[in-house]
Amino acid sequence: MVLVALEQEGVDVIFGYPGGANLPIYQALPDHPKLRHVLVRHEQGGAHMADGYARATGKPGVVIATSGPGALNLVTGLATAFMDSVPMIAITGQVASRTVGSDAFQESDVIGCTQSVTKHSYLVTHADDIPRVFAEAFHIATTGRPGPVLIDICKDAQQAVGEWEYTVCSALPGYRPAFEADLTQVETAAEMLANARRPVILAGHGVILSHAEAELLEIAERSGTPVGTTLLGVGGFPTRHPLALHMTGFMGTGWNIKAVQNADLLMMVGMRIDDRVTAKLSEWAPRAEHYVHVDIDASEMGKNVRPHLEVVADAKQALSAMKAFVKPPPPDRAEWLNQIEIWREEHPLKYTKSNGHLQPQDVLMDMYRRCKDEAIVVADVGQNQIWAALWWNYSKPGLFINSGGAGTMGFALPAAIGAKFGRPEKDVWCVAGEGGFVMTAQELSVAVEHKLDVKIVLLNNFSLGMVRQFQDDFYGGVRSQVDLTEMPDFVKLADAYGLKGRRVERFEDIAPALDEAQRTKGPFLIDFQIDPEANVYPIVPLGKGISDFWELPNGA
Ligand SMILES: Cc1ncc(C[n+]2csc(CCOP(=O)(O)OP(=O)(O)O)c2C)c(N)n1
Repeated sequence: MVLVALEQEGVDVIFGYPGGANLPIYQALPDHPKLRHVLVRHEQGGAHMADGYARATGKPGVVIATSGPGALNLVTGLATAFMDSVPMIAITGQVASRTVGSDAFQESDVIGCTQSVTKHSYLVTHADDIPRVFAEAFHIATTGRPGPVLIDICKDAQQAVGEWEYTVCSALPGYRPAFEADLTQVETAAEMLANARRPVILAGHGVILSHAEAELLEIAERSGTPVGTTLLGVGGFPTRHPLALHMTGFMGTGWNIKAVQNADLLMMVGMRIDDRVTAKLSEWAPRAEHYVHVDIDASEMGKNVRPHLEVVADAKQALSAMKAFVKPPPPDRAEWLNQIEIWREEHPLKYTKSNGHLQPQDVLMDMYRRCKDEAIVVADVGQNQIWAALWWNYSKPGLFINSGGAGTMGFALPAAIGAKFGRPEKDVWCVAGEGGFVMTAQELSVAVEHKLDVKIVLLNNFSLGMVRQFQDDFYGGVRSQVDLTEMPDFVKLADAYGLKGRRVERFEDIAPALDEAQRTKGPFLIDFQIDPEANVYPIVPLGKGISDFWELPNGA
């Protein structure tokens, strides 16, 4: 019943790991050849694969684990998907219903442990409930603000014979996932844009999740409004567009920060306005007279910033409705756009060149020259993530995947594998620091087993770079427990897993190594040994207002 339900919902790939409490499901698997099961090497890897699959396809990712330790290994992956609003179905085996609460072998309170990191969860004790629960779970995971739903199924329910009747769920009592934007509100928002002297639009993950990029572009162009994005919104607005402010926030671009700090109107679409966007909240956007917040989740309204105008609706629906009311910019808009151009020139993205070390930006720019706007880039967490966000010109949505809300190290490799399963026709690059990479490196076996064309770019700086930078910049240079010189030889590690690898230490060797990676069928790893002192700039010192951002003093 579990597997037929997955087929009914159009699932084609499941990431999973068997054990005593989910064996009945695994026993039935060979009878369902349409469901491709990927045996992961650790359940956390399975959760991130399902997440990467979902982000790359827009369809819910599915992961299966056994009870107790298997299920608990999913927690970080669920939290990662939950914070980034990614649709996922996690199926866990549970001990038999009559033994629940008896400390049975491999029993744990999975619902209790995951409740705060799932959109919803079910404990199934009767087989008859399986069809209804699955239909509801898919509905909940994929509608409104998407998120992971967990289904914990007792072993006796898996073994029982039950009534089968499957109806795809399209509504649930008490669950109103989406609201139509109120037309007066969107008209007011459009008027506010037209009347503002210094408007800025900020776009978050919600724009990408709801496919609202075309509407956003049209509104920006027709109203002459500059647009910045959050980290998860990168790609929601073309980075090289004349109105693009690029990434906002704590590690955003200088001209974006200047624009936000001087804007008189901020319209924020599909985003949470969290502390990575605002830095010290009391000093954020001090000149803003009006905030407009468009989000599908009513509970986001006023959570961090109280908007003057709340539009609770799906971003695409709200922006489509708004389009009709958008007016051309007033004549003085040119002044604001000129000012932004001046800031763009005064605060360009800079990096250190020619100091004898390999620079991460040189690696990323060479990758971009090859991939243009077509490849999927899955970044890990840390400096590598911010470099990958800033030094690649994303012009389309859905090509930059990373863990923004949770910032989960170890995300990139399994998420890249999941993305490749979902979009086999796309080139998929995994960009990671060596610290995060070794957290889930065992999933290399999955890439090798399935001959997946995933290219792994390690930006190896021999330390937990982002933490090392924080210690250097904000903690008086006391480097504490960030040294990673004792690490495996990554080329030999690749060899041990059965894939090819190269080490690159010099600028001249970047291109030949990338050539080889692209020529080689299947996975390929390049250990780029980069400048161990390379830092991410701009950055806002911890606890400071966003206007206090630091830049690289003498970069090119
Ligand atoms: C699972 C997890 N543990 C700890 C952290 C805290 N953290 C954030 S960035 C970072 C350093 C990452 O180092 P590395 O993977 O080598 O990447 P780099 O910053 O050097 O690019 C750490 C420890 C985290 N984000 N996730």
